Formats: sequence, C-alpha cells, structure tokens
Amino acid sequence: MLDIQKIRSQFPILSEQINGKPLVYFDNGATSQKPQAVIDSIVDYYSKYNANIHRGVHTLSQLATDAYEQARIKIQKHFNAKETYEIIFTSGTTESINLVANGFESILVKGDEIIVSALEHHSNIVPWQMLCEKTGAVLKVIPMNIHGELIMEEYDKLLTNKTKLVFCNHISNALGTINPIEKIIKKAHDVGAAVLIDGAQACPHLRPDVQALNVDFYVTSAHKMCGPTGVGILYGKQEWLRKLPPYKGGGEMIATVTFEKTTYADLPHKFEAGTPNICGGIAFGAAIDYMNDIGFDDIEAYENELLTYGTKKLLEIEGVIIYGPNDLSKKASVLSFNINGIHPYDIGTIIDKLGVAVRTGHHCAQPIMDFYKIPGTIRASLAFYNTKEEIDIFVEAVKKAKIMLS
Ligand code: 7TS
Repeated sequence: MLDIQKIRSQFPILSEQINGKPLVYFDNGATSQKPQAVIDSIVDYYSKYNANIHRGVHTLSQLATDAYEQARIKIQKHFNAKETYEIIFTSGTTESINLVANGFESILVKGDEIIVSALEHHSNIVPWQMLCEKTGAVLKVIPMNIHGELIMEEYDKLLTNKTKLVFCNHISNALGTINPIEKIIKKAHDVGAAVLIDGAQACPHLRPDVQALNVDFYVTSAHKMCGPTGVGILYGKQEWLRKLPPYKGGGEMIATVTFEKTTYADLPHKFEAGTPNICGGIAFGAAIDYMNDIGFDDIEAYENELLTYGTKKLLEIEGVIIYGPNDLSKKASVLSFNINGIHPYDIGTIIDKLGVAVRTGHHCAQPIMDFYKIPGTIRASLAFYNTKEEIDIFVEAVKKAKIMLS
C-alpha cells in the first residue's frame, strides 16, 4: 500500500495552483514531476561538487566522477544489465535510438528488412526511415487491431531470414498498450534479428530486466521517471556495443589521437564524446533510488487501480470513446479518449483553465491517429502520485467542457 499523501508531499509542484485552481497533473506521459530528493541531488551537485569528470586530478573532479559512475551502477542494477559498461548515457530516448540507427548504417545492406510496430512514437519511426534511405533496407510494419494491440500473426508473417532488426515500444505513449515484448524478442531472435525496445513509457510504471528479456537494446529517458530532462540511457548487449561504430567523435571517446589515426576508448566511453550531462546522470540515479524505495510492485498495482477507476468514471460521460486495450491488465495508466463531435484541443484548453493538465493532439504518433481516422485524442496519463480525487476533478472538468462545447 502506498502512502499517497506522504508521496505527494515530496513533490513541491503538486501543491502549486494553476489558473487559480489546484494543479491536477495528468500529463505524465510527456514528462513526470520531480520529487524533492531529485531536486536536492541537482542543488547538491551544483552547490557542493560541480566539476568536469574523468579528467581532473583534483578532488572535486574525483567526487563528481564517482557520483556520476555510481549513478551508472545504480542504473545497471535497476535494469539488471550484466556489465556496468553496457549502460551508455545519452541525452534521452531519441538520442539512444539515433545512436543505434546510426551504428547499423555500416551493418545493413540493400534488401535487408527492418520491422517496426504500428504503435510507435515518431522517434522510433523516423530514424529507421532515415536508415533505410541510406542503406536501401526496407521498413515493414506490424499492424494493430482496433483495440490498439499488435496483431502477432501478422508479425509472424513479416519475419524472414532477411529481417535484421525489430523495433517496438514496451508501452505505447498514445494508447497505453503494454506490448508482448517477450514474444516479440523471442520470435525476432529465432530468425537471427536484433531487437531494440523503446522503454520511454514503460520505465515510469515497471522495472524491466534486460537479461531476462534477452533484449539487444533497451532505451529510456530519465525525465519520464522522476528524473531531469536531457539525460537517458542506451542499454546494449556488449557484443552489439562492440560491433557498432561510435556515434559522435570528440573528447573522452578516444584511446589515442594523431592526425593520421584515432583509436577509440573502450565501452562505455566510446559512445560518450564530450562533457556529458553530469548533473543529469547523478539526478537520474537519485530518481531511480526514489522510485525503488516506493517499489514498482506497489506502483503497478496502484496505477492499475487508478486506470480502472478513471475508465469507469470517464465512460459515464455520454459520447466518450476510449482508445487502447479493453483488457486493463494489458494497459498502463493512460486514458486516451475523444468525445463525439468535439475537437480534443478544445477540451484540453477548457480543462486547463480548471487546473487540469493533459496533452491533446497526435502525441507524436500520427500513424495511430490515421488508423482511427481522428486528428488526435485527449490523453490523461497518470502517475503513482495521482489520486482518485484528482480523477473526479478531471471528469467533472471534462463534463463542464462538454456542456460548453455542445
Ligand atoms: N518513445 C516513446 C514511446 C515516447 O513516449 C517518447 C516521448 C519518446 C520515445 C521520446 O522521448 P524523449 O525523451 O527522447 O523526447 N513521448 C512523449 C509524449 O508522449 N508526450 O510528450 C513526449
């Protein structure tokens, strides 16, 4: 059982007023709020041991280096990576995906096939299209059904010995679908393809075990799981990380440099050119500690309770259509919906005036909106610090907006 009031008191922003009303923050899919422990880790770093890392002999630099590398170890343990150097710090999910796509440029040849799912965020579509343009590889798509679930029989048909890579998100940002990634990974491996899982929306809700999943690459952003913006990770199996060429050239990623030839540093530094987001990495570690102290089993159970309650309440409003799986055990705490005849943007704008923050639009997942033939949805994405009382306020706000717009 979570002590929600205690948890809420640890997030200063949750007691803010917006437009004269108490904030109801239901835009966690875009970014989560930050607990005091994470804010403190940022203030501590800049006020007590700010220095560049991996290069100074002086004490401050060593303190900063230790804290940064400790964060990498925390992240390794959290995801159960075998080796610490399999965790590469990046600026976030988008950069992690681009790093892998860039690396496969030298591996793929014309006619190779790569598979993405119909449920992807643009950041897991566009880099692969760019890769296909450069290499002559062909992009195939696993289709989805009306409930926003991938059609696995169609996936089976797409897999051949030409398939070199498969990409799929763990949880869809637009619908909340929890994808059957264990099966997706196993089937891809059966034809010799590598798999990248985009965990941006999964990591705030559950704890992935990359060894148990036997996944080749797993990527996420800190800011969706109580950490700061501008930092994330790429987990890669070491065999793959050794095979891929560096993504960016510069300081810190080299072993030796002459004007004739450069040799690269070992993992993880080969992929970490330049001064990284030191403070961000340290604060990511603090966020992981914070969430683990609360406990992912309790987070999952409580969020499912919120989802069940929110679904029931929202469906009491006439004309509401909720997208995504009907089976709520296959869905994260996302309520993506429309009201017959009303544009999602109009609802979002009115409920904002009532203190409720949601996202409206295509959620960077235009192919999903095209599938449903809609311009977008209203998305309420809930976190473990949200409450049933907030759902009541949100539902009342939607009702008011509906009356105003009808
Ligand atoms: N993948 C998924 C599944 C996402 O939901 C997002 C961001 C990204 C990748 C990109 O993450 P970034 O940290 O590199 O930007 N999703 C959203 C969203 O749903 N609303 O705002 C951002």
